[in-house]
Amino acid sequence: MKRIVIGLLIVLLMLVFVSCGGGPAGGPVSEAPADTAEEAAPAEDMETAGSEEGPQLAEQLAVYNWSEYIDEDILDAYEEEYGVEIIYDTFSSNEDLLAKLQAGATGYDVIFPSDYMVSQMIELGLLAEIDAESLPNFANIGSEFKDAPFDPGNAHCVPYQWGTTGIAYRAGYEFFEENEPTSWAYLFDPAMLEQYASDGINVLNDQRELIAAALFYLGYSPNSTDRAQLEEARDVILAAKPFYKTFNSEDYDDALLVADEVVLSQSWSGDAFAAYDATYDEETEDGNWYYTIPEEGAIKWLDNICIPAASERVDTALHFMNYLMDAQNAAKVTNFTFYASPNEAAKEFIEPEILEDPGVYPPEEVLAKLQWLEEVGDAVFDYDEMWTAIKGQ
Ligand code: N2P
Repeated sequence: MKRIVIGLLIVLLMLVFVSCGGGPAGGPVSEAPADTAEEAAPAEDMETAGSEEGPQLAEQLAVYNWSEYIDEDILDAYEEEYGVEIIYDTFSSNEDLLAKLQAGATGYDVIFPSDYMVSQMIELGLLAEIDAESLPNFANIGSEFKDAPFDPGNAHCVPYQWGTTGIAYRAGYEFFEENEPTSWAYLFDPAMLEQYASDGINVLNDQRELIAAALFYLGYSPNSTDRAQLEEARDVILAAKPFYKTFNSEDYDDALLVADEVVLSQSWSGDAFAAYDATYDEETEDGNWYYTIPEEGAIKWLDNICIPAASERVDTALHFMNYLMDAQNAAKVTNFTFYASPNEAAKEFIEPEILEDPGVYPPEEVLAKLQWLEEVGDAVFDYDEMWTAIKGQ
């Protein structure tokens, strides 16, 4: 009898809690993020969100994403449909994002860290726990992208977009017509660099990416934690640095590639495709920018949608996360950014030339040779130190 009474009490308490769940519109949700995530609205509520029966959405949602990483029409459509004002801000590397969160920037509700940074953030307690399966559109994500080692069970994040890191180079540039830049030597070997540096070289302003490229060049693991190898990588980059015009991972596709300010750039796959697309000439049926994945090896990465532990608008963040996983919205993102989508259901809405481009969706045999960046534990301090030396001199 006692048990039944306790059981009834629990059910009653749960009913009260669920009916208050989500917090008042416009006001912060007061429960701890990990708890409120558990109370994520069920499928039906997600679909009727914004209507009278739907969950109460906050008045605003602060979204912090990589630069040039969404079709902003999607943000406008969300605002219009659900009456939530999106405060949108961008970053240009995982470390920038981490530094912002660690500096106590508690205002963000939705962020987009890459694989290795997700594990780093989980360890630092910076991410809210979620129940991804409770989001109806999580079913749209391909099973090979779920339950990744950096976030088992998708307990914190859902996949957003993926791609590779290689070299973009100017089509029609004489030196590259004879010498296709299929090696990281084109970014690090001074004897090579002096052939075209006067026409401009850009590298990503991203410590793990640039150091990984130098580690590949040296024949080491891109996740090396060996101090001597990291110092070697630093020295390779420092020797090449005088040949670099810019360190830019923010707007290099438009500002440097399309603008013909450089002839070679370390590049994320989608940005190279974007530069190709922007310079595409109907007559020649070609664009000005090509992309290669260097033979020594390269990085493949998966960016994710996550909620900072400090967010006070978890239900709205979950609702937005679900919105981004809608098949048509995910396709819209890829059709704009030219990055591959982990969203299986989105495929039928993605432009065929993107789906068929081996630079965006590399064939299995290429993918198999690529590596993920992994969290490097305490060596993160060595990476920071190398990066400071690289940027400082
Ligand atoms: C594009 C950002 C690509 C993200 N501007 C790489 N992880």
